Amino acid sequence: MKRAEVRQLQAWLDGVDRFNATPGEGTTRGVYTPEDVAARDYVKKEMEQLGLTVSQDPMGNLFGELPGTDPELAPVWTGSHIDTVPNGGKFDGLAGVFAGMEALRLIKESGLPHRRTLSVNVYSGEEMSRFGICCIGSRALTGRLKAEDLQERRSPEGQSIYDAIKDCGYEVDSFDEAYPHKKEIYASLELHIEQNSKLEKAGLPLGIVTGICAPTNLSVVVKGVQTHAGGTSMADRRDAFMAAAEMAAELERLARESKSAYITGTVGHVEVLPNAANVIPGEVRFTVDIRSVSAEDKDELYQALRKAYDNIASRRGVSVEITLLNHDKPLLCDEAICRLLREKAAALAVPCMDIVSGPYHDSLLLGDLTKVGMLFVPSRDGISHDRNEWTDTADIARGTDVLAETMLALANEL
Ligand code: HGY
Ligand code: MN
Ligand code: MN
Repeated sequence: MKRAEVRQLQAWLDGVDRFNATPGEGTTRGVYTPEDVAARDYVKKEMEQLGLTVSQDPMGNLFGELPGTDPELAPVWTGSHIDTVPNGGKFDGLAGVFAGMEALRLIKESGLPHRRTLSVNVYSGEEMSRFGICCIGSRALTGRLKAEDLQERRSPEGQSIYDAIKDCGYEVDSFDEAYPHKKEIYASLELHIEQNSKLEKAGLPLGIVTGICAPTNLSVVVKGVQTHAGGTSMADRRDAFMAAAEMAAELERLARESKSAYITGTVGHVEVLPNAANVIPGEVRFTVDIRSVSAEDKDELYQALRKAYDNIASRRGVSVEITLLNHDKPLLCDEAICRLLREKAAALAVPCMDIVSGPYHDSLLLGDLTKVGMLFVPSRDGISHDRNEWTDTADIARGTDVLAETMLALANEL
């Protein structure tokens, strides 16, 4: 089989980056926004150009299939996402979609037989930025996303997922018959940028992911008493912001002191009301994002946090309301697939190391449906979710070579 072409990968990366709501200020492509629909249409056309059989499901997930010689066998999937965080980078998710397309192009052009159908997929809404819940396309495939979630989960502008999909003209009313995905899948692979600097520090071009951390996401509302910044003594305040600040610091303390090797705690979004310099805030809304590769460590931190927040609130005379948005379980990647990936990397003289993924991915959810493997390519300075996110296309190409060889091997396993 030939080697992946940097030129082709670069053309796709540049082609899709035209669909961006914040050109010059990073990439912003929220799920089901006009930029996301245009980018999906672009990818669909490029898949058709490759001669893939392209289909789309009610959530807008795309499937670009290369039929196998035994089409009744369960297929091998690869793919990732095309939506981004606000002002994010142009490689998060995209690297995996285009690596998958290039891998199928190489296999098709090689003429080498593959019994199982191969499919490169685009999963809708991997980022949680728009609707507060991550991986909605792959989550629907697993049956964990329910029809009522489409009505209940709303964007900051108040639009429901259902209405956002409807506005795209996708068949969202066929949700109940489409999900969960009924057919067996033999294996799922995903190439992704590392979004950390371990590979770069080790001077390696490839990571074999052994485990994927899962997120627990909370929305927290603290209510105190809004009043005058000058007229209220320090003793008489019920300051919602200071209570929230102590809660944020407590999340950091618990995460830092956790025994778990892979645990993180982040407050990424804060609203202070009324947000005026001379008014003691009466209400603060903030998000909590906890990750770990150990379900019990994550649970322990979550329970400790709830207790701590109740104590802080009662000591400070404010109320606190915690809403659990999602509480996903971490996933260990399939050991046989990891072995096969290491073997193919060695055969291609691509040095690699095992690595745990701090970020979640669609693969975390697809682990409900099939055995999963992931490949990481280096992120410069470990930066991601930022306009300075950068991965060398040559590294994506080498990862694509390993992906293609591994998919071909899986496609001929019985
Ligand atoms: O937040 C994450 O882990 C992923 O990059 N969406
Ligand atoms: Mn991301
Ligand atoms: Mn991603």
